[in-house]
Amino acid sequence: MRILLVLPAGENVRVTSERPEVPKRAMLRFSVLSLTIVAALTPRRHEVRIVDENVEPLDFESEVDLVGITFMTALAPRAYEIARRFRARGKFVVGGGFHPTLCPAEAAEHLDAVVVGDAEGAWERLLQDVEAGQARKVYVGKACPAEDIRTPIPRRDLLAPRAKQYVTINAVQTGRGCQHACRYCSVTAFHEQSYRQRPIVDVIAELRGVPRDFIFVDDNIVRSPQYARELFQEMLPLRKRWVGQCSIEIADDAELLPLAHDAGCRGLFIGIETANQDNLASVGKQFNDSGHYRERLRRIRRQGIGVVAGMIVGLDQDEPGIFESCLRFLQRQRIDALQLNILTPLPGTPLFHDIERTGRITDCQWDHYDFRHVVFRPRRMTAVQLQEGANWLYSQFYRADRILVRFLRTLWTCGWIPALLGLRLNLTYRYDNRRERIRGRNPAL
Ligand code: B12
Repeated sequence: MRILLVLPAGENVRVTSERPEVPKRAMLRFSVLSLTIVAALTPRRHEVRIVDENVEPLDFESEVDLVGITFMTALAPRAYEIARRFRARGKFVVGGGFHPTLCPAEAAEHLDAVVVGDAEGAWERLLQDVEAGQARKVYVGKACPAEDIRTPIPRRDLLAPRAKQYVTINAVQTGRGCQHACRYCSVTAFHEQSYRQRPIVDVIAELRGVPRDFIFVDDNIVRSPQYARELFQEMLPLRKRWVGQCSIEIADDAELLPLAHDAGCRGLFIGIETANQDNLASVGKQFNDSGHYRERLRRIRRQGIGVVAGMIVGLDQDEPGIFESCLRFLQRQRIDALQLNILTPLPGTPLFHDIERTGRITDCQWDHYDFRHVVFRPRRMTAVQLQEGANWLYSQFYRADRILVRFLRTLWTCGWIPALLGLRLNLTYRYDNRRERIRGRNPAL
């Protein structure tokens, strides 16, 4: 069969034949690991192509037999539109990823088949059934939580022709899922609060084949400290450099933190979320322990690792003064870059049920579930204040003078590589915010 795998893109950043230029913000484009893995699972007798709408137009007239679409919630409307147009031409369309897994009934209305959970196992069965003309509607690929994941080496070669449009196509994953149960997080919902690791030999074998600089996309690279220690030890001779994501708990492990640096870690995205402990408790993330942020963040940065903070605004304790106090907090903690998220009740998460039960969901348009739009009624401010305040905070954090000071500070404390990476990320977010005309105003004034 001729198989086309598609990553849809939101309207603002989508490349089309009428708008063929690719938006500049390469720093936030990478990997498409879901599709390169699905491609690697596909038996070689089939022909596979990947189209990422962030970097090339999707041709609805292309000669294909089966279309596979990966999508998160914010991309569901575009995914359904793509499905509708291919199905109108009699093509078989399959969906997989976070949204179809967490909303399988909805997805099944728009698609010929839905893969729930991991592709490994399910995708191969689906292809056989389609060839035999007896495909089912839903394929469940969930592996037993206790099992290791054996996943193939991703088909990065399929992205290679457009590699320049990505910050890197070398994304690597050592495991899936998370041991924590944060109420807003769809990773926990997707993996039912379990996690599985790949055998370290498999990860090392894969790393031997990727260039020196790469990204770990694990949600928490130190979810198992024992595993992380062994992995980092094995990585020492490879002399790689990487960035990743983890919980702030890495700072509490005096052995693991320097080992991560020696294994090549130069930047970490850390979900700090909020400086308010009651807010942390309301979303089940007490383990962040806001009272100890200061010394933990200092330890990480002094180790030569830059910190990108994930922050959430709109939590239950947040009042209109939160935006200014959050900005001060980020400056005081010397955060190297910020990803600001407006609290978003993603379907399938406990947070969604909490907010829905209290009748506070105000917007059901999935493309607004991109962490940039307010889709619910906050507790201690209005939706307009939350939207304006979040925009204001984002644009203030990425003011040109602040970016410059931040660069010098990162250089001084963390060294050249984190400083350059941080600068690039700061400029990307600034560019992105300006392109989307994000300015806002401080609702506390
Ligand atoms: C890397 C990443 C990004 C990157 C790049 C994404 C990319 N294009 O590759 C960037 C930085 C761009 C990004 C941005 C965003 N992201 Co993001 N991202 C991730 C992250 C950390 C890893 C993705 C990954 O590579 N996973 C590894 C692959 C192998 O896993 P997988 O996607 O689940 O795929 C497997 C199965 O699901 C299945 N499958 C998946 N697709 C398909 C398709 C078919 C046909 C089949 C058969 C099977 C199949 O098979 C795969 C192998 O088993 C995930 C968290 C996570 N754990 O996945 C969040 C995640 C996907 N992101 C999320 C969000 C919300 C966003 C943003 C909207 C907001 C934000 N603040 O981050 C933006 C918006 C981007 C946009 N509009 O396009 C959410 C999505 C939640 C949801 N329910 O919608 C996640 C789950 C994070 C979270 N904690 O909630 N993200």
